[in-house]
Amino acid sequence: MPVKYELLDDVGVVTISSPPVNALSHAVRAGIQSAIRQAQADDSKAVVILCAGRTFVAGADIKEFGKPPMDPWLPELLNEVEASSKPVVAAIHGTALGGGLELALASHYRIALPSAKVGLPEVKLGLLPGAGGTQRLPRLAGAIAALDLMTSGVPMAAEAAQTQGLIDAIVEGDLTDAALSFAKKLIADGAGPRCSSELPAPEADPSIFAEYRRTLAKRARGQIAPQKIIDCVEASTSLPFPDGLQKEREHFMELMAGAQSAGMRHVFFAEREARKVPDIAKDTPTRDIKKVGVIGAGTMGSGIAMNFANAGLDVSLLEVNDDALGRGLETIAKNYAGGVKRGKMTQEQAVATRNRIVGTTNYEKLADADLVVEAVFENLSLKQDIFERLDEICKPGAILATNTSYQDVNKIAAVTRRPEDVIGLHFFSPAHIMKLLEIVRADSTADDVLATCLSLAKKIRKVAVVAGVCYGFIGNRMLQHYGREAQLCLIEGSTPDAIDTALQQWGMAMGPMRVFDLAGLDVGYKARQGLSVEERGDPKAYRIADALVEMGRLGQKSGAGFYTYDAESRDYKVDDESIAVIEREAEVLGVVRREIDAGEIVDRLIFALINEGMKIVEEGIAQRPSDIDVVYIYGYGFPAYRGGPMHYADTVGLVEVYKRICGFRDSLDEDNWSPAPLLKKLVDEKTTLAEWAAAR
Ligand code: T1G
Repeated sequence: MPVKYELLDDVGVVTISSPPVNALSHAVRAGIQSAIRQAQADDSKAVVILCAGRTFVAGADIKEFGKPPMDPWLPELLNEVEASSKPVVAAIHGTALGGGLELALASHYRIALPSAKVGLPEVKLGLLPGAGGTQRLPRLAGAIAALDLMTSGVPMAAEAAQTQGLIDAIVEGDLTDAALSFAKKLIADGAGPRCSSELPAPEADPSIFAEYRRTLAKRARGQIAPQKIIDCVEASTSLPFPDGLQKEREHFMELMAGAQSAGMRHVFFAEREARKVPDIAKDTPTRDIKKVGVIGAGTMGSGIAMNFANAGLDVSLLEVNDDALGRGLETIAKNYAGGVKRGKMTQEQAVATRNRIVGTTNYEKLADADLVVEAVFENLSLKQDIFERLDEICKPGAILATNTSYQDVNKIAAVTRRPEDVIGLHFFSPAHIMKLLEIVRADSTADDVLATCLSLAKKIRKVAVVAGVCYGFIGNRMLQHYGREAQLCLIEGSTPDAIDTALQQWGMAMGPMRVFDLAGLDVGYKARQGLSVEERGDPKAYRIADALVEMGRLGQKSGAGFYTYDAESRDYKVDDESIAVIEREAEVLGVVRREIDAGEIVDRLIFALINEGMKIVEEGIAQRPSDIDVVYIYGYGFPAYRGGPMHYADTVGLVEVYKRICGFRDSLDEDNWSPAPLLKKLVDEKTTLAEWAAAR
């Protein structure tokens, strides 16, 4: 049974033990209810609720969502806990999250270990605290603290929670002993139940709710849950507790039934599923990684070095000369200074972390590295030269990784005598901030090398997705089709601003034209110079960008690209010059421009992602469709509340997706829009992508 109840002297002790995180599954809820009822009838004078394992209850059981709820429902159970005739103490360790914190708030007293954290992350699942949290928390901590905790979803440390009035005591040592002592003192003091629901409604200046709505409409653009949280907190300031609970329940059920929560819950599990590689045993031994070498101190190499230093590893950062190395170390210093300025770390932490990165221009310094990550310019022969050298210098068993965005990792591995130690670790710029890490499994990559890199990804707080070898792996290969359609929409009649506005209002963090300007239009230009005219493909898909580069408009870095940029604020605006270039290139290429509505723009760009994603799954480059969703949400600013491109395909319906793609094939371009065979197969079989993936 996941919940045990025992009477220790005059304290009833409820111990929840339901690995891995003591989630409030039906069995756990039933167990808590049985224990609380037993305590009402026995000789106990106080009750303690604590958890075995690594954490206090980390929330409702997300795996049960979407299924018919079973009694006892959590809100009702927590009301029963709060109605206990004997004082109930919640003893918290690990992370009391979501329904776990709500269980603690429904208890009459709360104690916690110093290392404990509490939070209400439901908003990250497209939900809101649905078991009284939106009503009890404001009564305990005030409306503003409640709004911050619930709309950010970010946990707070025990000490901060104590300051906010959520925790009564921070206790050291054994938590069970501390909880028993705390309960006995309540008994000795004659302290009875203390219900947060009976606290007065929090006072708040009504204007804060409008202010929060405005702020969140920008920060959480398109998301419904944050707005509903504001409604619930506003209700807590004016409605009696039961009415506020009712309002919370209505909003919760509406969100639970909605597409946004379905998408975000999909992402929650997809991110964890992506770490699993079916043909690699979970207990595959991993190599010990303590010393890391990074080759290249440019934007990527500097960021990559920081990731490892932040995780406590020693880093040798190698460049070809002192000037280049100096620039890299200066970038790193600036990044850490920015972190201190934003309150992400103290000055001491920044200095200690930064000092873990030691610059060098001497390859011999990499001889004892356990892992080396090459992060030089995207040129295959340059990378091969470096790997030949690493093969000579690095100790046996060192993992040799390339950060290449496109190149064939097999060809890099082939120049070494140890291809089994070679792997791709594709970071995303800015590497010290972007969460996504594409781990590229080459043909010869050893299982323990892959297992080591998957474990290392978690250590450096990256979201890892395993990719096979192809041009652009998962994300960038799909991005080429997305970018092509953006460029074609541009030359066929749209404008940078119209395209970006369409995609940003649909939910993308940044429109494609701004992304191109940010990355630099010269990157694609240089890559095309090495290709024949034939290899470059349809000039309509690149001539505008090339014309801008030839005018010196390289993007944000040169102050102008598709947009012009203010040097200081980086504010961007459309200017007539880029519009003139668009119109001129269209004329040169004989394109008769037309009005293209936002719906067509969005469908062309997003369905291009879906179609290529289907091919990537079919080829085995991605292990599963949900891995592609993780790539696009953590690497390309795809809205989590739409679940990722592949989940979105199921949301739209594959029949509709197929119909639109065939329409584009017939009206735009047969090659660009040939439907992926897997898409056609699933439409013929009348199955969804999720069902197909689950059946594999
Ligand atoms: N329900 C079901 N399974 C869960 C779970 C949950 N709440 N949390 C984690 N798991 C599984 C996870 O899928 C993985 O499984 C394993 O536990 C380890 O997780 C009514 C409605 C607690 C900080 O959102 O943030 O309460 O892959 O790899 O990195 O108001 O898990 O091993 O099979 O993430 O150490 C609110 C979600 C729910 C917390 C631990 N709570 N969890 O991180 O381990 S909604 C949350 C986390 C709610 C109420 C509302 C993290 C963690 P597997 P892990 P970790």
